[in-house]
Amino acid sequence: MSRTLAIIKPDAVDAGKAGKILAHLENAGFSVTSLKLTVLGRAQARAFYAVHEGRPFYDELVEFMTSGPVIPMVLEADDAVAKLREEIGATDPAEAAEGTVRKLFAESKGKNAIHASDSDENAANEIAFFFSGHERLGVW
Ligand code: 3AN
Repeated sequence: MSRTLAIIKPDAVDAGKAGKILAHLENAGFSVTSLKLTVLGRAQARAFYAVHEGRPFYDELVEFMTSGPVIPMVLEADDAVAKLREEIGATDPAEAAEGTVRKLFAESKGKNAIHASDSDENAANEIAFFFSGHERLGVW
């Protein structure tokens, strides 16, 4: 078993799709081991997406991710990072495979419903970014 971080983004929370996305992920075989609803400040969003700083969509991304509540969660499964990347589909929902979260629930390349860590190293950092102490279930 390994762990990864997902974030249900403001577009999906605002549209009332969070429950459906959570059910979709549970049905796909993930266990939720931490979860909360929060609002990112600008500095937090900039830090979370620091790897994208300087890219043309960075400001838009920070603006969007601070525009409303988000739901970060830790998901556990065999090979969790790769499994979740497969379940969420391509960045652009128009290119996402049938049955993926983004195909089913995302609006656009920017407003694409969900974030997922892209490596074990980033998963560990992103989990630590959102969850600490008693918020983390299990041994770390
Ligand atoms: P993914 O979320 O599939 O890992 P990344 O890491 O390339 O994709 O991009 C991070 C986030 O930046 C995406 N989830 C999306 O919200 C946003 N993004 C990426 N490319 C674009 C783009 N061309 N225009 C607007 N937003 C973008």
